[in-house]
Amino acid sequence: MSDSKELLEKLSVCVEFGKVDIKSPYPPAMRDQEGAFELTRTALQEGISPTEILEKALIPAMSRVGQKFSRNEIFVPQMLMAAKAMGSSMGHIKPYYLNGQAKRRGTFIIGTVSGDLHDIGKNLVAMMIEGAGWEIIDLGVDVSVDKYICALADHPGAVIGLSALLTTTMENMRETVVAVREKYPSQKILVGGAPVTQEFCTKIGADFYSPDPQGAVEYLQTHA
Ligand code: B1M
Repeated sequence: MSDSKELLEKLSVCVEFGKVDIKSPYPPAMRDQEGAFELTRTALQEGISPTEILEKALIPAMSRVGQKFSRNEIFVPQMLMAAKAMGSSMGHIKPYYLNGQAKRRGTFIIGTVSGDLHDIGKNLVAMMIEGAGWEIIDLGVDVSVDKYICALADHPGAVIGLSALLTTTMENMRETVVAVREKYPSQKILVGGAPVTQEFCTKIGADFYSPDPQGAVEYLQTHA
């Protein structure tokens, strides 16, 4: 196996199992080994392109994480560790995207709807979609209709994702979808969150409902 292939495979394993950096004690089986932080730095120093790192190491790792989570083989804490490892790798790669040397698959705007402060699920979805090669514009929690509309004006062509965790804020999700559709009739809108269902998604006129991050990633890969 070539050195660069071996390096990218090692990096991919670090992200999948949440090995952030050499100091990180998690996972115990990888203690004192280099993590995503060091391996990404080495890969860039060796001339591997940011796109290759993303496509051959980070995206496959996050895809395995998403599939395992969907099959209930791993849970939120493991996903958060994978997110942290990916974040430490992305810290090295992001500057190349910001200065235009590398290209993203598209832009995804995400937020938790107005009145709702829950963000753990929304952050996981954002992280998985970022791991699939998309630029993320995270509007945070308690996001007003105006804020979504301003973000769409700033990022034409972006796909939008709404999360809601409260039965009471599902109504705000509906209002957001209606207002966005009024201004941008062909806007692609994804919805999710514990109380949201396929039936509700259809009723409010959103394009797609996913019960988990992986479904959202797969939808973006095939429809956007
Ligand atoms: Co709140 N809370 N909470 N809470 N909270 C729930 C949601 C609740 C079910 C608890 C309960 O009563 N059993 C209940 C809602 C009841 C209802 O509406 N029917 C509830 C309540 C009532 C409240 C308050 C009103 C409590 C109070 O103050 N009286 C209050 C509301 C505050 C507000 O938002 N205005 C409140 C506050 C909080 C905390 C701040 C303390 C904290 C949030 C911390 C944070 O997010 N930073 C909190 C928490 C942690 C929870 C529970 C325990 C866990 C939620 C969570 O993070 N789950 C929750 C009970 C529970 O679910 N067991 C509860 C893990 C997360 C990974 O799952 O967010 O569903 P989830 O995301 C999933 C999927 O849904 C999907 O992917 C994720 C991964 O699979 N997904 C998407 C999510 N968004 C998506 C978007 C997509 C696609 C998929 O496309 C765009």
